[in-house]
Amino acid sequence: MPVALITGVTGQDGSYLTRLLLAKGYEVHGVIRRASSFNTARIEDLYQDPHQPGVRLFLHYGDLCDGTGLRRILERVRPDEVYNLGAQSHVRVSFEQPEYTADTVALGTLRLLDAVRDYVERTGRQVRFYQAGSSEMFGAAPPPQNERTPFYPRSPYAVSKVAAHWYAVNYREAYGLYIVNGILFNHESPQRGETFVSRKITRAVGRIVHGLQQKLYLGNLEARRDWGYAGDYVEAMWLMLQQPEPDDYVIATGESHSVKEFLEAAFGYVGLDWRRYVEQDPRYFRPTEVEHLEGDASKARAKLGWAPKVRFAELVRMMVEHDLELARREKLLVKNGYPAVSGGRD
Ligand code: NAP
Ligand code: F7E
Repeated sequence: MPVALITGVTGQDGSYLTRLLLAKGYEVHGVIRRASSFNTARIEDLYQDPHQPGVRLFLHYGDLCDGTGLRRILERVRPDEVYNLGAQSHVRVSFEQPEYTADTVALGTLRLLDAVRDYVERTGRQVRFYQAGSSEMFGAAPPPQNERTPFYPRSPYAVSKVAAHWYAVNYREAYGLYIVNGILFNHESPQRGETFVSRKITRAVGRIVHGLQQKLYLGNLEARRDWGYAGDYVEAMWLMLQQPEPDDYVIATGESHSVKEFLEAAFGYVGLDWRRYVEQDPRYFRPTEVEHLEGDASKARAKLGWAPKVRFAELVRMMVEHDLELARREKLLVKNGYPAVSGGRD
């Protein structure tokens, strides 16, 4: 049975990847951070009591800022594949916490790579390593962006991802390790964090329809993103690690939309005019913005046979429907005396 180790297992991509790998027959080990409240909601339905027979999902406390702990987990898990998805992944927050962002995203990757390097050298075992790179690394480089586009990062998050990318390339070349960089454009789902713009919008649509929210405060509405579906993108991660030689790949739909177009689609789906509900708040502007990301994934199409299945309209529909149901349940709770979720979060 192949064994996979995932950092960031509690995140959006971690939850989709865990599902995919379990379905493929893997034993999956995830790194979770100790928190004072549960942070495993996205994988709750997959988790089984480790005392039961036949369990294939195991969770280990660890942190990308703690290299010793990462080394201990590697020794215990003995993985065939490592997926490094853990990160402080919010671009605007990275302007407020640049040092912590660099610690998890850049140094965290280095710590894990270095642990894998020593582990492989000492045991002679093969380990394949996936590094979660981002289209944010292209930043201000004009679209369409592909593997040959020079990086021009525009945030501490993006700079840290560029560092992680080059650490990965260097460890591949210096030590002959099997390491791939996936350069993934924005991908969303009903499991997307609620402070990213897509989910912030679809959550608001659900709550507005059910009378739980009146306004939606956003920042820059002109920015364009190449939005795909997380379920499709984790398949690309897995495919990258099944190739005979390690390489780097852009994963994208090839189609971009503005935040305004996302609003049109999401509010339009429930027959509302977004202009009546949306107000701009400068706190959501970024000191340096990335205006236009649109990926060219022709290499992934040719070499991995990968293509996106879910397109923009379908993605928005899926997210809005999910969040209408969530808001319906939230309303029931409120009616029965539970406090409403505060709407003003980032
Ligand atoms: P996400 O939902 O924000 O999940 C991030 C994960 O990293 C969570 O499990 C989080 O744990 C964990 N984490 C945060 N800090 C950590 C630390 N110090 N040590 C260990 N784990 C830590 O992100 P995502 O959307 O799934 O993205 C997965 C990866 O792909 C990230 O590296 C992201 O930067 C990158 N990426 C994402 C996209 C996208 O559009 N989604 C595109 C390109 C690249 P908690 O649950 O405890 O917070
Ligand atoms: O912003 C604009 C914002 O935060 C998209 C991460 O997964 O994808 C993600 O980073 C756009 C930006 O995603 C709000 O200014 C307007 O132009 O949803 P986002 P992101 O910054 O593209 C990349 C690929 C990653 O790697 C990252 O980890 O939307 N925008 N108003 C807003 N954005 C947010 N969050 N909130 C607003 O109110």
